[in-house]
Amino acid sequence: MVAVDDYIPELGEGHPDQPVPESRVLIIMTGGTICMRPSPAGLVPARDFQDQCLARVPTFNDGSITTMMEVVTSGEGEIKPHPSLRTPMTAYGRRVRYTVFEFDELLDSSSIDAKGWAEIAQTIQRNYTLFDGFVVLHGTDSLAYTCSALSFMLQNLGKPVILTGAQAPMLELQNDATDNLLGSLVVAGHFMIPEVCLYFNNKLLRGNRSTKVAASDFDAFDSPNCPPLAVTTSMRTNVNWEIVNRPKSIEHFSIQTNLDTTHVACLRIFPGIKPEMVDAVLKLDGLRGLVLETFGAGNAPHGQDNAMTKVFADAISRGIVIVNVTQCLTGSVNPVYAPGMSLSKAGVVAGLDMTTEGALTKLSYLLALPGSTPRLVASRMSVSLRGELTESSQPVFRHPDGALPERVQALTVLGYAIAQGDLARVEEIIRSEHHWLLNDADYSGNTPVHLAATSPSINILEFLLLEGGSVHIRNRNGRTPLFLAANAGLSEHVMLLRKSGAHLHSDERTAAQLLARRRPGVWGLAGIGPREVSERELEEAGDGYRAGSQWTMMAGSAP
Ligand code: ASN
Repeated sequence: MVAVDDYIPELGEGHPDQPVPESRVLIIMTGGTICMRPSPAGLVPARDFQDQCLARVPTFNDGSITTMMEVVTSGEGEIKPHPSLRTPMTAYGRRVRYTVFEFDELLDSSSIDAKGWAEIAQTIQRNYTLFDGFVVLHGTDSLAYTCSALSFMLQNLGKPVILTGAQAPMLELQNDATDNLLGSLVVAGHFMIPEVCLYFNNKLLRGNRSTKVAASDFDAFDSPNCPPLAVTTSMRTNVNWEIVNRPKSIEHFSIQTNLDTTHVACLRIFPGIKPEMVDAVLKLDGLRGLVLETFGAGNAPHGQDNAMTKVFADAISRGIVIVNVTQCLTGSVNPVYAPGMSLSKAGVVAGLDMTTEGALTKLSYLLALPGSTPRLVASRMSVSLRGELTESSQPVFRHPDGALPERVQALTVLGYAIAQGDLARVEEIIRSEHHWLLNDADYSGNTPVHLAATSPSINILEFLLLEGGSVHIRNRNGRTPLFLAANAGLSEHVMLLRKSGAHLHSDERTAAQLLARRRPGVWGLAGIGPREVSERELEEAGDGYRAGSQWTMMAGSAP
């Protein structure tokens, strides 16, 4: 086996014998400077971005015949064909086909709120199975907030969602819009990074770690407490796979749209701040959560006779969750000094190294979850849900060189263990620090999940999925693990994959439909054919994937 360096294995450089499949990306336009044009009132968002800004640019349009892409445009499932464009061949031997879906109202991002975030999340959910990745075009002013909010709202995300914008409009002669959009398209169309990310100035940042650091520089964003997930150079985009977050549960992609942004606030401590001021904020009608921006490692004045500490303690006893984040750009809240210690004794939660944007949107998300209580919210604020904070900073020792041979060797051994159904060996290899192996691939582009999709042991498949293996990667033939499992007639494997959010890629459907004529049962479970088993039925079956035969019967015939 040969380890494919650091890009989506199935999207690798073209195999001499096979055409490389195109990837499909949906660009969601919400507004922002990237699409703006001058008006008497100043710069305002303008419509028709695809035609006006992309169609005439050779890097965004290879001049091939325009085909239509279906986009689900409403909650009622209304589908509208949109003309698509295709990029020229990328450095990875692949073309990205995309279309731009514009929101009815295009906004300057200073006006976007939780309603806009919900609209983005819903658009992604409605089109989730139709595209390989998503690019969201957005103004830069509140971009870090939207990234953070979406990272929590999109649950069990299995595909890349890349947000970007620009400091200068696309139609401006000297702009950053072209590079930011092209870079985002390449990432969304090539790399299976199942996170909400922000791409700007050649860097891919984890969305919920990012913050806007410059009002007009092209280098406008940073994620000071988290290294970039990827960096684009003149040669290629280098992904830091070791830090990429992956969903680790057997669940479908879902969204949580109603964030409680109306009952949270943010307050920056300053020298001389009075306990009465803080008390006034904490007594705002209906307030449920407060993000407190403190000095240094999490310190705030305790006030005359501890008056300030008492104000915090009283609010917490009334059920308000108070989260402590630092005003510093880097570092973590850590109760080492007496003032910080007294805050934590009063019940203020340490937000560790979260950004204010991350803490505020996470608080709004947790407060809106069904069955949330202040105690539950407080305890989850210090735990990483989507990589938004560093839980512990224990040093990790590793050998500095020899990464590649070790990697190739480990992937080969893993492949054998999967084929032999040796769960114990698979667990041993993955757990001994080889998480990056999960989405690596052999010479035919098969990832460990592809191999496990036809392994004699379903427990291996389950284990790899729970460790964060992606169900969406396609091998060099363009096949997903779900296709391989169905083609092998393995109903249990098919159901487990589907419960994990797997679906057939649109390019696989025609072949699947043909194959389904001979084996309608198992293909029905995979979502193809006369008796297509829906996600809801699978959900209702609970752990029914263990009872493969029952489902096979329901789907019409034996595999
Ligand atoms: N005001 C603009 C916005 O956030 C700024 C930008 O996009 N550069 O929509």
